[in-house]
Amino acid sequence: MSALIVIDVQNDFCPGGALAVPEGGQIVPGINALMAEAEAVVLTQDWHPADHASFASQHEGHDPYGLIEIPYGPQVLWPDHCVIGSEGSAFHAGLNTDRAEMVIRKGFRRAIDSYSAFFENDHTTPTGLEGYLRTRGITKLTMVGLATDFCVAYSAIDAAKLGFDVTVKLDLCRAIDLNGSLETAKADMLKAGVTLA
Ligand code: VGL
Ligand code: ZN
Repeated sequence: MSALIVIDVQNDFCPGGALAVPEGGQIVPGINALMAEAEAVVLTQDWHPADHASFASQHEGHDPYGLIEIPYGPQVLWPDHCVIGSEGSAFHAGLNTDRAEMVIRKGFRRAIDSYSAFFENDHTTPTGLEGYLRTRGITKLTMVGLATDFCVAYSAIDAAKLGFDVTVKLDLCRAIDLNGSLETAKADMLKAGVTLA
C-alpha cells in the first residue's frame, strides 16, 4: 500500500509568512489533485513553542539564517515560525485537508528541532510516523511539500534508510536554498536511494 506524505504546507512557509519559501503557495493545486487520487494521505505540520531553540530570537547576538552548534550538532537559526496555534502554523487555506487521515506534528520539544517527519534532529527521537505507516501496511511513499532542501529532504532520506520505497515529486516541492542547500539535498537524497521525479 502507498501513501502521499504532504510536508509542512503551512502559512509561514508561503509568501507573506515568517519563513516564506519562494513560490511556496504555487504547489497547492497540484498537491490537492494528487491527494484526491492517493491511497492514503498524511500531512505534517511544523509545530514549535514560542521559545523554540531553532529561533534566532532565542540566541542573543545571532541573526536568522546563521549557524550554531547545539548538543546534537549544527543547527540553522530561523526566524520565529510555525508557533503552536498561530495563524502561521495553520495549513495554507487552499490546501484540501479533508483527505488527510493522519496529521503528524513535529518540533514541539523546545530544545530539539525536527525537520524530518520520522526523527527529530538528534536523529534518535522518533515522531511515531514509522509505526503508523508500518501498522497500516504502507511501504511506498510519495513526498511533496516545503521545503525541498530541509523538511522534505530529511523526511525522504530517513524514510529510505528505514526501508520505505520513496519518491519525491520535485515539481510539487519548493526550496529555501541556503548556500547551495538545494543541490546538496538532491545529491543526498539520491545517495540514500530516494527517487527524484
Ligand atoms: C522547515 C526550516 C525550519 C521546513 C521547518 O519545513 O523545511 N525549515 N522549520
Ligand atoms: Zn521549523
